[in-house]
Amino acid sequence: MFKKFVYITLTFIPNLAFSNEPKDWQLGFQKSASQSMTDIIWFHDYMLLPIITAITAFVLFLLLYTCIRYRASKNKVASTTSHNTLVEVIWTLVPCLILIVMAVPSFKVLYSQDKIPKAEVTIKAIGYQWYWGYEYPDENIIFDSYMIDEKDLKENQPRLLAVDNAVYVPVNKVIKVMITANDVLHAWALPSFGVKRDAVPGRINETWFKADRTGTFYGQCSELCGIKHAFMPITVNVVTEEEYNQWLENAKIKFAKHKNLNNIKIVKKIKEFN
Ligand SMILES: [Cu+2]
Repeated sequence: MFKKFVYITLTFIPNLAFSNEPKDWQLGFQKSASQSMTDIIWFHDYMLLPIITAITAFVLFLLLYTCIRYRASKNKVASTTSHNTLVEVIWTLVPCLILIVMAVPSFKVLYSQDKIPKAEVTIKAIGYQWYWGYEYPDENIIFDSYMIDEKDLKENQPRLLAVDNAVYVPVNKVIKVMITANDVLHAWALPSFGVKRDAVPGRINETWFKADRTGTFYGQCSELCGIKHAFMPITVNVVTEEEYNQWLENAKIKFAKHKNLNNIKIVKKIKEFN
């Protein structure tokens, strides 16, 4: 019973559920792994939530007060007042001020995501119905990333989130992500990095992140793209520089771009021949 209580308490308190993936009964965001997400969480927890709570409580108080204070039995003759200049000025100006106050940190976060610092690693994510394809343009690497079926999951691999070929990126480096799609709209989204961008056919959107800790991070396609929209997850392994170089060495052989292209050409030739 106590264990259950601790579990429920922990999962209901945002940011205490230390995880890089969604958890059952989770409320709030996943734990941040980049400055951008830390800013978003701060903006939500210490700016939006207090303002929303205060406005809701104030409106509720006004409603209850008028219902009780001016109920028919206590207020036989109703007032005929219809205008009050001061009150009207206040209820126009105060919401304006609240919006301006909110806009400042909001734009700051937005522009920090928009301005891409000098990229140390560039990856290209291409949305397909229904999987993600990845390219490392500077490394000549290309591969597809499919969700692992439930029956084939290994231990520690979360259902509907783990993929066969994960993206690898080094920790504490600026990663630029170029995002596009091949058929319909998709969206490349990774909550822990505070990243979400639409993947639009015929157009390249750019975003970036700088992961501040190692680990395996999970995301999902976030634009309804068809019947298997829920089955094209994103897995990013953030590793140390050495581990990343090691992965690169293997990946350059396993996922070499030219080799793939040659294979396609050979298959085409064989098909033509037949
Ligand atoms: Cu999709």
